[in-house]
Amino acid sequence: MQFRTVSTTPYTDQKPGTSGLRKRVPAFRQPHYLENFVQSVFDTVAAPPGATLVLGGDGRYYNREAIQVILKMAAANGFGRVLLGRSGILSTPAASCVIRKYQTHGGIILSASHNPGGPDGDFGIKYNTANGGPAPEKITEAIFAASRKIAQYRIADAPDVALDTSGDTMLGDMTVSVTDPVSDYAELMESLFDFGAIRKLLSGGFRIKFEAMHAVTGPYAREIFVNRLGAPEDSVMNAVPLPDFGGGHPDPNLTYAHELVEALYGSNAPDFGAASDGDGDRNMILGRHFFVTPSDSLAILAANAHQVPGYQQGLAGIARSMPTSAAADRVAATLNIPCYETPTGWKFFGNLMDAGKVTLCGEESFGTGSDHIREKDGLWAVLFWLNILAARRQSVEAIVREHWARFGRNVYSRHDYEGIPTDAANGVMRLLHERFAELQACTEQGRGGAQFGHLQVRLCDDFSYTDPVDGSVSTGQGIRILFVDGSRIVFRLSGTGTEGATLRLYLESYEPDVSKHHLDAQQALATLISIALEISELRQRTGRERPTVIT
Ligand code: VG1
Ligand code: CO
Repeated sequence: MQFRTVSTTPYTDQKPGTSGLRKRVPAFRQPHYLENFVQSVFDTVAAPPGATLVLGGDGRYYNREAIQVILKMAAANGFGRVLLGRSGILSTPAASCVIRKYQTHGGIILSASHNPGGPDGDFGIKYNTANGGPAPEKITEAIFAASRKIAQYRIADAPDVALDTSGDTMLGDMTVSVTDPVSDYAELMESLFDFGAIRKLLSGGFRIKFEAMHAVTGPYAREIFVNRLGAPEDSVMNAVPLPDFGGGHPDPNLTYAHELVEALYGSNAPDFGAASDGDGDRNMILGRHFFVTPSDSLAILAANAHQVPGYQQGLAGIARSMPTSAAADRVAATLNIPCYETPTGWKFFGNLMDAGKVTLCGEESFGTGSDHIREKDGLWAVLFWLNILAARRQSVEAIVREHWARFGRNVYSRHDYEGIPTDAANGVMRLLHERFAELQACTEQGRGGAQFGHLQVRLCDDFSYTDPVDGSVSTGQGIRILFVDGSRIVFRLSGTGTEGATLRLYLESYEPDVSKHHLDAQQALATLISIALEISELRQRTGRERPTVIT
């Protein structure tokens, strides 16, 4: 086997975002672009000779080509073994599971998650460390620094590896073990949930629909729901992963998962509906004619965890990302366990889970998970819900309404303004910064910040976080405008987009009064929405009359 050292020059734009490096496929196809980034990863993580690497992706366009390159580079960089999901497939949670189970050095996950795929769609690459979680910021920053001064990379001169048959092949001294991408993950799920009870629920006429969105969860959902839990074959929709996700946008929300939404809101609707995203780490939960906001979902899982075998021993704590609603905080207070507020992105939960400080984690962006792995986990959340439904024998809607009656309702919505000019988005954020003083200025009576109708500003800041485990500090994580009554408005720029900027506006208020719990969130949040638009000049500055996506 010949190893080659290839001279290269740096690209300046290989800075990982919220979740790895994401770019359009044509960007990844530029000469040496992928190789530069992969070598920067290998140089940064400095695996000992003979180490094992996990490799797989969500099956999107360019997945297979990238895998061939990475295998040859891994061999030339001294790895001893690569555990590769068959056909290059591994969902993000399954990759995390495999990294942990086989105690590997880490893994490379190829995915741009919920972003569309195809020749002009998005591609992405992410490194996960030995705990199975996304590399923390100090590593992603070191990878970026390495990419800025890279001069050469190492690659083997070898024929392509067969990706579609299980078994071992050699690439020089490195073994490539092609393995079933589903079985380790399915086994882990069986160890956490009461499959017997769920099977009984499903055989008793309780109907479910799972939307795989032509993305990676199809084979996992089939194995778990159909083969192991006995659900009818047609319970899983769009179950074959396609390189372009059937031309769709594999984002499990009310806008993009419309086929599922139509089924759940139609006549003769199933009792339960769920969807996952491109790489299988997100989840959307629906009841018959009912939508569960992800923030509520986290709170409800926490409040019902005692019904689920894997969590019966109790929760150490809960963590949620800053923009996620405080519904989980109320449950944590009742359970008398800590609740942590982290910046957006799963990489901030890893330290808390490794230190045993939290068991459940969640983000408003349809991400929920636990310390069973170190990624958010779409199918895990669906199974957690099914386990609760099997134990409680109530409808999804009844469970949510009972939860609100007990804890009050954190009314919540997120408005995304996608693909706006970067200058306009930065202008909005700058303006908000400039307004902090005025919004917080003491009134004549010296009683606090600016007044908008019955709402008074308590505090404005740009969220920063000090990791309680390693003391690392992350600043600039989103602008918060907090009101005296607990309502809040948050503005953040997305770190996963590949085109222009995406501005996210998060809105939350608290409603203890049960007689108002039936209100539509947009209606209930109307005042906050208009305050947010007024103080940010968002419409004037972006020329957008309304958001692209509302969740
Ligand atoms: C978004 C979400 C964030 C999530 C991230 C990765 O990031 O808001 O909560 O962790 O996507 O999810 P941003 O920076 O665009 O807001 V995934 O399923 O794309 O790995
Ligand atoms: Co994802």
